[in-house]
Amino acid sequence: MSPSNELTLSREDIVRLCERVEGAQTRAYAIPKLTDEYPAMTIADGYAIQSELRRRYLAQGHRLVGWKAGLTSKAKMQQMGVDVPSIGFLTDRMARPESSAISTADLVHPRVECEVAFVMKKDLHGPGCTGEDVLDATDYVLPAVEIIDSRYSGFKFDLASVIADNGSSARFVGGGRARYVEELDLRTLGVVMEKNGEMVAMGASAAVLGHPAEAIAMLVNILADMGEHLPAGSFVMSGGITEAIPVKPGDSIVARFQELGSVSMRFV
Ligand code: OOG
Ligand code: MG
Repeated sequence: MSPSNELTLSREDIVRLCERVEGAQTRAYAIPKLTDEYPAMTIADGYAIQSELRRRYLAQGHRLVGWKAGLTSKAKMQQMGVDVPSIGFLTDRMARPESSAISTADLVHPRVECEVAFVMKKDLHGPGCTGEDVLDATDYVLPAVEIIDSRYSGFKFDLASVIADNGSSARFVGGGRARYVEELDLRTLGVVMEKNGEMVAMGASAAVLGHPAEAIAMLVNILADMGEHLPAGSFVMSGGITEAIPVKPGDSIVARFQELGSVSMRFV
């Protein structure tokens, strides 16, 4: 097997696979995992496809609003059968207001997860970015729900394919109560997810690499590998604290965060 940081795909393959993922994302249909066709695909290949996807969306007028860390908790790694975290980009088209009705017609397999989001006030550059650097560069934190949507049929995928699909990013909702990091212990925040009034998942923010700021530091270091940095003003999600819960039309979700209030939405 090739080392994970080695590119094995040609430029043509990258563009072709990117178009395949873009079609699945924008027209909401499932595709086989990319590694079925390219079993030697590496993590570097996954990021090359993701970067091409970002370039194409930005060329179409989407705005980059931030980034997300994914697969940062044991619960998520086990659920997805992978062992290293990943990152993905977030655009203005993915944002949905708090308490809104979110359409599922344009999604394949939507699932919801609770996350702590950070809004940055200083630029951050890797490599070597630490959790302390992240806290120093943070303007405030707020609770968020990410609606992920793997485009792979039967949820059969591996890390390289997930990264190419931009970490299953689809929609996100921020809300609740924004707080300064100095006022909180971000390791011990409890969260509960309710679906249709019943508790379906719970967890504590320490699930995210021991401290959500560590997940953001990891993200900045992966960005550095890609020749990118995290600009001031970015909205960054630190990764699902609980496992992801499937949703369908008619479901209503409330994510309750200790100290940060709650975020709600319904699906139609
Ligand atoms: C990958 C998305 C991971 C998270 O917070 O862990 C992610 C997936 O589960 O499809 O967003
Ligand atoms: Mg997530």
